[in-house]
Amino acid sequence: MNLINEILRNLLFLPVQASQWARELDYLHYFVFVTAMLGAWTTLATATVFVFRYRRKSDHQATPIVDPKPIHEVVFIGLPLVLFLAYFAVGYPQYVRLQTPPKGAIDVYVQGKKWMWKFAYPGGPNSTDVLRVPAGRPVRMLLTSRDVIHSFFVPALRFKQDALPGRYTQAWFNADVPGRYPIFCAEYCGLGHSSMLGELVVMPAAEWDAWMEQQRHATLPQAQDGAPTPGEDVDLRGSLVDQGRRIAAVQGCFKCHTVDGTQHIGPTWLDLYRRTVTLEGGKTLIADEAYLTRSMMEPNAEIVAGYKAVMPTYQGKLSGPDAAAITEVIKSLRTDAPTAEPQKGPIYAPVTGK
Ligand code: HEC
Ligand SMILES: [Cu+2]
Repeated sequence: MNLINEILRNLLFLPVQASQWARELDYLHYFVFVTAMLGAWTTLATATVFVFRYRRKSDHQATPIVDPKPIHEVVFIGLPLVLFLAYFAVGYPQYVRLQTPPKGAIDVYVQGKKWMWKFAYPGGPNSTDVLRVPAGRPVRMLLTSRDVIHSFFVPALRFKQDALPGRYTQAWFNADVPGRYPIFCAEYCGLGHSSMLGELVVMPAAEWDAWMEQQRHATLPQAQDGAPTPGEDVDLRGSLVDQGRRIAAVQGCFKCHTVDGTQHIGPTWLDLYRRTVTLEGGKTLIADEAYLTRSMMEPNAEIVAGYKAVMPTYQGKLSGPDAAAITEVIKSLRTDAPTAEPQKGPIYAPVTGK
């Protein structure tokens, strides 16, 4: 299997496979490729034979009429059908798996911007163009864009996901071979598109843990710089949750939202993450990252049942990382999480009286 894999991978000029997902996707790729090639060559060979065998031998000869037997019809229609359904039977579960991040995955916020990639770990460091992940652990990417559509592409992981402005998309991977792999943008985004390069550094898990620990200590002290002042240029360093609290306070979210479970002008943020939300009209959905971000960018697209559509849009006011940071605040507000950070009074208190 390994030898066949290496032969076909080289034959197709595919990069190394740095995850189990990449290997499995390649197997499907080979299967489609080999069967398609067999079909193509068989057709070509048959056509070549027929050209000689059934060529017109005299001026008056007419093309013979062929009356296919039912069994031929069944085989010619049935065989490709079975083959195509087999592609689907292999590919669909793969797709579902790609779309379902496992519990406990490490979250990384990814922001595409002409022409660079920015990464942020909740409670950890930020970085530009270089993303470090531990080998053998699932990592969930939450992607967005600051300007136009970009696409986050790591060929070694066979991982490609669009990053859209004003919205979050997600996908996950589990890289299992330590190494350095190129990151590309796979959606033409302007002049610098081809230089929108990054690097994925897959580190042995223990090394990554040590690195992360060191980064936390290096960045956290800068986050504790007291109460925010409106218009403050919020620093990108420090814990995302701390940042998010400051941004939410500056943007006035707490005029309408509480974090202690009481309903105000808007619904409380306590236990909002992954809550089943009932919308005006009876539709329900789960409050995931994508929904929370949409609620900030297009608040009137989905109105929570029992509330008025008074929330202003924050499109253009909140950048991708700002929205991500606030999302992390909401995610941290859980009554059932014993590890939730202690609430910090002054910043949380809703500002009463507009
Ligand atoms: C003027 C009051 C007001 C302000 C200011 C406001 N909101 Fe809202 N928000 C609401 C109301 C009312 C709703 C419920 C109706 C709706 O869905 O639009 C809501 C809904 C939400 C929801 C969905 C809640 C749920 O239970 O599904 C989120 C998330 C949210 N707001 C985030 C924010 C953030 C983040 C800010 C600040 C950047 C903010 N809001 C500022 C009034 C406000
Ligand atoms: Cu791009």
